[in-house]
Amino acid sequence: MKEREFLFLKPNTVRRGLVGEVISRLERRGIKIIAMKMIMATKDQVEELYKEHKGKDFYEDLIEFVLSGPVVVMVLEGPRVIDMVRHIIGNTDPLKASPGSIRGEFGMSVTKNIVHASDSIENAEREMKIFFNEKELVEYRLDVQHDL
Ligand code: IDP
Ligand code: MG
Repeated sequence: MKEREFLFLKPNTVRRGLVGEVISRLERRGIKIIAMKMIMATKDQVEELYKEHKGKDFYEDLIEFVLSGPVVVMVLEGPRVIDMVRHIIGNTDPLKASPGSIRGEFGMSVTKNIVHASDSIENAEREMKIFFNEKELVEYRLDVQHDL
C-alpha cells in the first residue's frame, strides 16, 4: 500500500493567512495532496485525534485551541511521506525546530505550532479516518519524479 500521511493546519495558521505558505512548502517537496478541506473540527474529532495525550497538563488547552477556528485537514501520499513531512515541519517545539522548517519559521509556541502531522503509518491511517471517508481520497498522477 502507498504510504499516506494525515496533516492539518491549526486554527492560527488559517487566521494568520499562512495556509498557502504551508501548502506550498509541501508541494515544492513533491508531496502529493490526495484530500483536503477546511472545516470546524468537532470536539469528538479532536478528542479522538489527541486521545494519546488525554490527561497531560497541556491537553485541555490543546483541545480548546484546535476548536477555536477553522482547520485545514489533508491527506498526503508518497514514498516515505511521513518522515518527509515530519522533517519539513520540524520539532514539536518551535524553539527547537530548525530555522528552515515550517514550525521553525512560523511557530509561536508549542501549542500554536502551525500544523499537526501523524507520526506513524498506523496513526496516519487511524487519524485520516476521523476526518475523511475513503471516497474523499482522490487518485491522480502527480507530475513529479521520485527516485526514492
Ligand atoms: P507533534 O505535534 O509534533 O506530533 P505531540 O507530542 O504528538 O507532537 O503533541 C501533540 C500536540 O500537543 C503538539 O503539536 C503540541 O501542540 C501539543 N503539545 C505537545 N507537548 C506539549 C507541551 O509540552 N506543552 C504544550 N503543548 C504541547
Ligand atoms: Mg504527534
